[in-house]
Amino acid sequence: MRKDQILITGANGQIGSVLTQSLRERYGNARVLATDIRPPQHDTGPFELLDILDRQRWAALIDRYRVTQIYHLAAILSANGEQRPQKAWEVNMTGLLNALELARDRAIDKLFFPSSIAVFGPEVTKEQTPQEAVLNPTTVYGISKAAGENWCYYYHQRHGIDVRSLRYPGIVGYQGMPGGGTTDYAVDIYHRAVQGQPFRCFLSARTTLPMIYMPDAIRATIDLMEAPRNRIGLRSGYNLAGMSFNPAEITREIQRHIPGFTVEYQPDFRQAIADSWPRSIDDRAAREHWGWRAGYNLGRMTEDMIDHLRKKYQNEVVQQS
Ligand code: NAD
Ligand code: AKB
Repeated sequence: MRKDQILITGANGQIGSVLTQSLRERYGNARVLATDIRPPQHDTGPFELLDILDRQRWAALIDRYRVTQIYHLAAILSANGEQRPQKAWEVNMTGLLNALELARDRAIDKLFFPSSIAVFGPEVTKEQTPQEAVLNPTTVYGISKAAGENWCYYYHQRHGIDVRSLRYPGIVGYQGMPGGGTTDYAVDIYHRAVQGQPFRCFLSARTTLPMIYMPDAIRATIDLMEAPRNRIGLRSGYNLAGMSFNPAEITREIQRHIPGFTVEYQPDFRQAIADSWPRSIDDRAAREHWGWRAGYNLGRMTEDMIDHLRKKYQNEVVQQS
């Protein structure tokens, strides 16, 4: 049997930086090649610059590092995608097609494709949105993820590619800043609160969205990728749920730790995107097929976020003095 050798695209992003670290702890530094279009801020293992639109270079890296698995994270997210729709389509779609073609040509053992709650549009049942709900996304990002899921299914059916995918909710984590999505406020708000500053929220107070804490998102990703092949009953994207909350609820939770914290609401174009997405997700298929269970709720996540961010900002003050 070949030894696992992993290549991650978009490894410097919000998820990629944490996933790279977790996979390195699990498989060993040398077995996880991080790639991104921009250089990393810290060097923690093998890294190569890679634009996912450059299929030749990608193929050369697969050959040079004898890659057996790809976690294809690089993409342009929902809010940024609406600013540059053509670019988002090109990066998200051509990038994925390159990954699928290379997985076939280079006999890659497993490919991970992150989908999103953005595949859903205004026509679905908003509470406990089912796995098989109609996909009528309103953003270029959502359209690219819905089409991407279909391409994954196609390459699995037609070419036997072992492609696995999750429809992530908004991901909250203290390690890095999010990269231009509609759920980004739920990370930014903690940074402001811990720094003792007020927060201006680009969504209205009652906009409830599905979210998940980073450790749960990472565990779900690795569990899915390590599950036996016969447990993967879906080759599009698995619904994945962590928790659901709105800006008013996260504010109240933060105020339990930081009583003077205040939020002002100034919804912008991202409000319409958020309004088109589900409020909560039915993830029964993930639970039944490969044993998914979320570990964090809003209270536990808030405690952990504030604890880590306090340490981070205290360290920065110490380093500056
Ligand atoms: P991010 O924006 O933080 O990171 C994306 C990374 O991709 C960046 O480091 C960027 O430099 C890189 N990149 C952009 N264009 C590239 C290109 N042409 N070639 C190579 N690299 C390129 O995104 P993230 O939050 O880490 O998301 C990772 C994946 O998970 C994405 O596919 C995203 O759609 C999906 N996802 C994220 C969330 C979330 O809340 N973070 C939710 C649902 C789905
Ligand atoms: C975004 O808001 O674009 C992402 C996502 C939910 O896909 N966080």
